[in-house]
Amino acid sequence: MVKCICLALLCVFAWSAFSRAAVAAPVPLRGVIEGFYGTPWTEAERLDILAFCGKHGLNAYVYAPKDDPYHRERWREPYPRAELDDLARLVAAAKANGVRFVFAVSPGLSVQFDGAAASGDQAAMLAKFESLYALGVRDFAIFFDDIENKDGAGQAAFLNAVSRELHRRHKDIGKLLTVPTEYDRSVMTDAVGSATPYTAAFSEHLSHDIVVLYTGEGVAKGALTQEQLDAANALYGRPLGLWWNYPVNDYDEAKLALGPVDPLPLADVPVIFYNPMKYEGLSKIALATGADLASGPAHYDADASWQNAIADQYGNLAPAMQAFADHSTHLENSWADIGRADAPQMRKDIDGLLAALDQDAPAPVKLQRLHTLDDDLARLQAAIETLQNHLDSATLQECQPQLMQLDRIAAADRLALKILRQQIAGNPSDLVPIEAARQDIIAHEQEARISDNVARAFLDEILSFLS
Ligand code: GDL
Repeated sequence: MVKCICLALLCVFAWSAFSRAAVAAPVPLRGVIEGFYGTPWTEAERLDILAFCGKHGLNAYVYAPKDDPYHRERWREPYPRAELDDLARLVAAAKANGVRFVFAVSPGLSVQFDGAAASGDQAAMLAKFESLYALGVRDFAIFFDDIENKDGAGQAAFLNAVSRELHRRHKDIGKLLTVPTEYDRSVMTDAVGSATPYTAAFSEHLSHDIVVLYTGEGVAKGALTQEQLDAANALYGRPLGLWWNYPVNDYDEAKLALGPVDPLPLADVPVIFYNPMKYEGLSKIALATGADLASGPAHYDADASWQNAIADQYGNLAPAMQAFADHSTHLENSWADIGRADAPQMRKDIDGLLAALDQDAPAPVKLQRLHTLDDDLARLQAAIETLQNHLDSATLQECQPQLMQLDRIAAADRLALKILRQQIAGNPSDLVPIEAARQDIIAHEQEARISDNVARAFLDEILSFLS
């Protein structure tokens, strides 16, 4: 009896130690996926990101640039010699940095699943993979995102066949990775939460030797809970990997994603790949935080990781860079909602001032809150000037439109505060110059947006109060 109790206790201790270790363990395959639309990274940028991955404990880089024709539109065609040579240099650099180079093809625009055409396409895929295997690639992926053809059973059969044959030929390759056509949970399920016909067919037919990636609750939705992840895993009957769409901004290029990756429940996630912006240099702030998260999910502190990343990457420009990046962490449109809220402290200071105005607080209270905000904005303008004078030219080029736009916004906000001060003192005010500044900001919003719900929103908020 005593023996039994001891054994049971031992098991409980062993299990809790094991689960703690499991929670703290790094995500086995973690890295960067070059999977965005638009101009692919240059060779220099890819070499830089491979070194970055090595330095930050990211052990994978996925080659999946949507705008490489041989990856998508013309996937059947072999790479010409020159392109293969380029890839060979990357594969070697990945190896030198301890990074697995995952080669991906997106055949979904034209791939065939029936009859002789299907065998021809399987052969074309295998030939493509063989040409990369010969360069040293040992990890492969086939993606079916962003296509019309939703033949789940056909896609699964194609993946199974290619995976089986590849593993028959080579014993030294990793599991095949894929992304389904319904790749976020909001479209995988119907109104009552059951799998759609596509997801049901794809998951049912797909071999368990193939790893499925998805993007979470939406294409780019930041908050992901363990329950939601479990529900997605249940649809597939296996632990899904994450293709995480931050800091990618190809759907909203005017706004930069310079914040930390949102905390994610990664304890049982086998794979996480972060999809970056086309701006390789600026992507590294978020990617460094993503590396921290994937290396130690249980200990991730998004804000501390973000500050460390900026300190590490920007040296004595770090305070200025942090002040700027603080206003560009959140991306949002009708379907995206990801990244920490922009400039939370300034938002509080704005709300404090607006509340004092709304409640018609005594003049000294209004003026004190006005000064707090004006100081925030003055510091921000000083940071912008520092960055414009001292950032290296490549980085400056990536963010100059947003720096200029934030400067316009801060200047217009400060002008509004000046007029507010006059109004509080009972003097007449002229709103024409602020309205002109606002129009100038609007004229640049196609190209650059920043601090949408904070410094930019304040301009509208204060104008509606003043007029
Ligand atoms: C997508 C695309 C991705 C793109 C991203 C953001 C996946 C699986 N596919 O839907 O290539 O960069 O959205 O626009 O995320």
